[in-house]
Amino acid sequence: MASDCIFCKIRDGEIPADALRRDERCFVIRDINPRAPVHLLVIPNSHITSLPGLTPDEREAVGAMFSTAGEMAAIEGVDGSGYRLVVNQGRDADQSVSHLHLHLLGGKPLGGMCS
Ligand code: DGP
Repeated sequence: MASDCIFCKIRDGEIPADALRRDERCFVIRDINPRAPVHLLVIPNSHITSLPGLTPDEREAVGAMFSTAGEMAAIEGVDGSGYRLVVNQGRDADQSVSHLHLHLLGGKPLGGMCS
């Protein structure tokens, strides 16, 4: 838990957000500032800040995030049309929340790679 982390606060119910799904590894919310008709955030329960140096448990959480993202894409009805999974890491990627998360974007043509 990082005391100033928005996603830790959402996880703990200190900031309201409707979790579309929650399990022992991760939870899913809609992005507050959606860039596509479907824009979900898949967030690990543990406060992972970067990919290097993951513990074995955190590696399992990262795997679970991708698995959950695939399942949520199907639930949101974009598995057939396609979707994009994005991790923003650091300043050059405009990361705003330092708690690892996957953006799941879909529901419209998303353009070329990462645009
Ligand atoms: P990133 O730039 O990759 O760190 O994206 C963080 C995303 O988190 C950003 O698209 C907006 C979203 N976000 C920030 N605060 C909240 C919040 O309180 N609720 C929800 N649902 N999303 C949030």
